[in-house]
Amino acid sequence: MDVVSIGETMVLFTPREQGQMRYSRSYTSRIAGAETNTLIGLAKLGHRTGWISQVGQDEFGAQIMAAVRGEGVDTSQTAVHPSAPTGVFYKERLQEVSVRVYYYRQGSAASLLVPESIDENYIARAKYLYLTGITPALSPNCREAVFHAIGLARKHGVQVVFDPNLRRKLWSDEEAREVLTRLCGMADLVLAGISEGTFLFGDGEGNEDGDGKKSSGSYLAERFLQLGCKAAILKLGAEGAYYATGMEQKLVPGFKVDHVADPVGAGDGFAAGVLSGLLDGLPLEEAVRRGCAIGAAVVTVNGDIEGLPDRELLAAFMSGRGE
Ligand code: CKP
Ligand code: MG
Repeated sequence: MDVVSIGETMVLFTPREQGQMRYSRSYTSRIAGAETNTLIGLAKLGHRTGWISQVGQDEFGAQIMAAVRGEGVDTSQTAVHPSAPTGVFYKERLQEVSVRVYYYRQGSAASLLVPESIDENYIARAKYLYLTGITPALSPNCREAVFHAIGLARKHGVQVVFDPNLRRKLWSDEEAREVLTRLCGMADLVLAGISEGTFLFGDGEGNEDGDGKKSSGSYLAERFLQLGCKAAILKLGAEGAYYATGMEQKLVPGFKVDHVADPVGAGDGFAAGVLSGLLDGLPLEEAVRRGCAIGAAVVTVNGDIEGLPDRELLAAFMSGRGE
């Protein structure tokens, strides 16, 4: 396997029309989950990926398994729980870019994952373990599973890539700050949004030197490096991303898109791009550029995975022919 990940995937319902969801009468349904979004993005680019999870023994679980498997992700480590349900969530679109999310995932099959759910050999054979801050927020046992997996990755020399993916609806700010800070310090590479960095470290008073996001990007990247990770990438939205290692730091400009159909899933596409670049042996700067391209491509299409490109579409998008 090139990349394995642990996390929950749910069925996502989106009202057909914009506005307050209480007036919605019809919905479309898709599957979505940060970790499978990234694994599917990688699979579409030809990388070998595997998903460690649990779904319920229900129709939604079957829908998710068929979809994830159908996209080419290995599901041999995804169990079907006999009694706990598959989680679902709703995405209310108030306006084009204003989105509210409602989860129905408490006690879900995935939230019952435990350290024993993880096969040591499966982690040991991977090149990268990709984790996000959503899984440790699901339950105390999921948190233990995440720390256990990092221990296994370290034992076997598997690189750990971590996206804090802060979800304030899932846990308290105090708990989130404490656990996410620890996890960032244990990762080899951290991929974070500016708002997540600011949540963890503040915005570095006085660093707004007229260069806006770039200066907070460099301040925050530095703070992540101080935690102990080897490289940090701060996602700046349409402006691109800022990366820093102990040796170099740079702003990589973003890709312009004509319209944003759905902002959710951009970060997961970004992670797929960076990981894919690293797997292809690109220098970090080029891997970050690929991340920016996929993040931008994702927001032009409704749904989290529908805009993830294959190699051909990615090349067209990056050369400007895809817009
Ligand atoms: O940070 P992103 O907008 O890229 O993540 C979106 C995903 O896993 C979405 O698919 C949803 O299922 C989730 O994050 C979540 O649990 O919030
Ligand atoms: Mg995110």
